[in-house]
Amino acid sequence: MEREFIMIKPDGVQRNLVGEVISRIEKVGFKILAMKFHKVTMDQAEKHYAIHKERPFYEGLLEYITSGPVVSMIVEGKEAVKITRKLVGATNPVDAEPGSIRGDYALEIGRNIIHAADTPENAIMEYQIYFNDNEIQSYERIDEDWIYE
Ligand code: IDP
Ligand code: MG
Repeated sequence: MEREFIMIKPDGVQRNLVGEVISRIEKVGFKILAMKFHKVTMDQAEKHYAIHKERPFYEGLLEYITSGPVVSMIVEGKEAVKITRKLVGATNPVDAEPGSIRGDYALEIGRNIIHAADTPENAIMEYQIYFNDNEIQSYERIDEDWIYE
């Protein structure tokens, strides 16, 4: 099993896409281990996006991600990172396939609705910015025998 860190960005919250996005994550079979409705602080944003520090869009990205409440979650499942990234779609909605979240609900790269970590290692690093260990739940879902053979 693998863990993935996902965040519905401020535009996703403002555009009433919280339920839609969570529904897609749930329905594919991922187990929600943690979830939080909160505002990203500038300190958290700088840690989260440190890798993009030198990019021209960095300042705008920090402003965007801290501009309003977000929904952050940790989900678990087989190939969680790879499958979530497919559900999310390409970074630029212009390139995101129809059926993906960005392909269905976004038009611009700087307003692309959702974040998902790109590797299992980054997922752990990222969710540690937003969650304490005691906020991560451990439980069995009753449909697990029907999701995994
Ligand atoms: P990802 O979110 O698909 O992993 P990254 O390349 O890691 O894409 O970029 C992180 C975030 O930075 C993107 O989701 C998007 O919000 C923002 N971003 C990336 N490139 C641009 C750009 O060229 N203009 C504006 N924002 C950008
Ligand atoms: Mg990324």
